[in-house]
Amino acid sequence: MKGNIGVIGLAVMGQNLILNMNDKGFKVVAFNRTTSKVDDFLNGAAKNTDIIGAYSLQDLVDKLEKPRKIMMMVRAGSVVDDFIAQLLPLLDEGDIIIDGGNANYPDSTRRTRELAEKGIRFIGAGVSGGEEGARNGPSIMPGGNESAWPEVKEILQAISAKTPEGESCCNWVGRDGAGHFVKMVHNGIEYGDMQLICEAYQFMKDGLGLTYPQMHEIFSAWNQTELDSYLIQITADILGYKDENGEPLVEKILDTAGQKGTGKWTGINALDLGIPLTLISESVFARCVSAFKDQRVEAARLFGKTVTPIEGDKSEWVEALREALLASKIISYAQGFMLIREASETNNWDLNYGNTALLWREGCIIRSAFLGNIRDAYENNPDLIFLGSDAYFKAILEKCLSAWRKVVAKSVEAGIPMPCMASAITFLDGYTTERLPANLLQAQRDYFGAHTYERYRQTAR
Ligand code: NBP
Repeated sequence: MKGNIGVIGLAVMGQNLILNMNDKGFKVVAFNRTTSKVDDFLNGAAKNTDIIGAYSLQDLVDKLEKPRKIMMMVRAGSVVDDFIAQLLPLLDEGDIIIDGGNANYPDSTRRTRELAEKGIRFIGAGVSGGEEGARNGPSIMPGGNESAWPEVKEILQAISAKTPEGESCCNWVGRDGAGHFVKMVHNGIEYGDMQLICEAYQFMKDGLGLTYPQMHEIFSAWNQTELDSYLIQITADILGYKDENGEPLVEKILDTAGQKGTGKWTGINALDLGIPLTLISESVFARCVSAFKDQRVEAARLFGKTVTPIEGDKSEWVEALREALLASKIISYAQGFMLIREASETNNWDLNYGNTALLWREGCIIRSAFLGNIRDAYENNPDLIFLGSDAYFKAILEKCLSAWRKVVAKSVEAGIPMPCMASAITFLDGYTTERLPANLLQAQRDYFGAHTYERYRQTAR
């Protein structure tokens, strides 16, 4: 019996996806450039399964039913193009190549078009959820050649995460690189969510002087509120984790953040499309500032930087902080969906925004109860432009506004950096201001550059 699907790439993601497919009853053929890893896998994690090994690309192709479905889980970039080039002479018209790696979406657009000309159907599928998601149910965001979707839908939906209502967190996203675009924005939102949590942590630790056990309790309690999410839950776990000396491990971790580039790509796309994606962009810059460790140490000495302890009822401050975090998160998602909308319109992708929220509801790093509410907002109004104008989210923003202002103002006063929460409230203030000072800006532009200006006509109410 031939295999239903082939997977190239036996690192952590490939192995776990294959085991997941095998659990769901699909016959998988596994291949890896270093073929000794095929045997390692078959004799290790894949022992006593129905998984078949392949030792060359020809062997892989020969062992698959037609139309062949071959999923690549290899390092993103030129490695994907190299495998495509090697596979092309071996494939038949109508065969399907899926790239499940972290491709930059223009590459997926190019591959979809180039392969379509050669009669091969390409799908660029964003996969999120890391190792654990791949094994137990990731969020999968497929885009590309839509005629291939009915052929792979059953397998991809079977292995994907499911919502509490049993819906699959894998559905068709759109043409060309739309799947990888949505995955990129997911990663950008992940940057923002993580930075917001870090800002709350620093406010609690340096401003309020809370202990690790207290912060562990607070994040655990927050996870029972609208903030219920994977990232809040792991933060509670991390803050409660002690090392071999019984001390909080997180305190001993060097404060310089790494990045692989998807947050930066999201910011660059927002600039290209003219979308004010301020919160996610600030979160990328916050990682850049963190990486200047030596400079920061020197500047801290030079300026004699201290944080003024925050006075007042700590539990009141903690609740204000929770509200500031929640409101900022709404702005981050609102900006992210503005970017998705603009990309959809610019590229004629015809994306479904409620579907996008559904894909992220479970399985991925930003999974949260909150995404269920976003999905509802877009189901109620598919043309919703600003998520904050949906009744549910508007009510939260209005309720949280005063606490949010208090927290951001206090952080500035105390000297605690809060780039994301501050940029979020500034965005909302700008977005809800009828008359901005851009009249002066236009006059300045006209003064030095003869750019001309339009006359102001008050909007009729
Ligand atoms: P890696 O990104 O570490 O890639 C390992 C695979 O790429 C191996 O099969 C390796 O073969 C192959 N490879 C490399 Br590296 N260079 C190659 C080359 N020049 N020619 C042929 N094959 C080459 O694996 P991963 O961490 O499992 O991730 C797979 C994809 O999924 C990536 O695009 C990643 O960005 C994406 N992703 C990862 C995660 C995660 O949590 N790790 C989450 C979501 C998405 P070899 O064994 O012969 O060296």
